[in-house]
Amino acid sequence: MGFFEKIKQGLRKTAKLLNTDIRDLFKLSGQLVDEEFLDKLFEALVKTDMGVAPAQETVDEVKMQFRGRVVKMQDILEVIKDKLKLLMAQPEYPISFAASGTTVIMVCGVNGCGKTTTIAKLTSRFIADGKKVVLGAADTFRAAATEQLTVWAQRLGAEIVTGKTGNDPASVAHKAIAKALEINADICIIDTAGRLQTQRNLMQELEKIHRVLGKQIPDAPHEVILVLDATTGQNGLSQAKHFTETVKCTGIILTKLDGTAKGGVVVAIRRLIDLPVKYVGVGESADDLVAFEPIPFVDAMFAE
Ligand SMILES: Nc1nc2c(ncn2[C@@H]2O[C@H](COP(=O)(O)OP(=O)(O)O)[C@@H](O)[C@H]2O)c(=O)[nH]1
Ligand SMILES: [Mg+2]
Repeated sequence: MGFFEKIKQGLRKTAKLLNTDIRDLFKLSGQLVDEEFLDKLFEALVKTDMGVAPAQETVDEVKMQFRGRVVKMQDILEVIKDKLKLLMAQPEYPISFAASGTTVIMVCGVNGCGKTTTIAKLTSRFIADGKKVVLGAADTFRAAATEQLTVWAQRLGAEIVTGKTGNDPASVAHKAIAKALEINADICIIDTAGRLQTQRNLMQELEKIHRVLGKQIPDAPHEVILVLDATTGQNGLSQAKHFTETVKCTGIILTKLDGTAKGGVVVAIRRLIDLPVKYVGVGESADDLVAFEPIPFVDAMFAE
């Protein structure tokens, strides 16, 4: 499947909602852009979870250009899409690799947001690019977490370093880096247990892992990825904001876009959190990860 097809597939629920709601607003002969129309357009946009202010700004743009005129749907859609592309804009932000030696990526987020699956997806990419990958199973909270990552490692052909349930996650992270250095790995990805930003001790644990990584390799971790679940929509965002303030995150991966009509949440993320969205997850298998780029993303949101 091509890059655009993949995002389109991932955003089909969002696109279905938008296309149904917006199309329903239009008469075939064209639509008068009056207050009633603008209100309904606002409602349709808000449903995608982009947030009230961005939805209002988008509607204002439509109002400014078309108020009092009878217009075709396509003209309005173009204005909306252009506005959303601007609202989502960010510098191009691929994973930043170490200048030389092993690149260390730490992955964090709340329970069940898709951390481990996302690590599998990243690993699959890196291995396809010919890189040697070591995984550190520093989610020692549940035995099942280590098993899950071990299964992925075997399937994808990555090395894995594990600990026992209850072991200090920082020591597992430490061993993973040692292994990566020993075998000259290109990438070492550290999985962590899910936690809330209100769980002070667990947040400190994350800082400790962060510190341990930096002691072994200067500049490590090179990336601290915050994984966010798109199906929780805007709700999770203020939480995420606190998270990024405690552990210095470098980017976001937004998962489970395929499971929600709230694809507009990227706009809310970009507005609320000063971090780039690096990838989006669009399914449960290893190749269901797409680089985030505003232009194809918005085009896919409105694709038929
Ligand atoms: N549909 C869908 N499911 C996902 C995606 N990412 C993760 N999941 C599922 O979400 C559930 C929790 O994922 P997991 O990686 O174990 O979350 P963790 O607790 O953060 O490590 C699993 O059933 C995954 O298959 C995604 O992009 N799309
Ligand atoms: Mg996990």
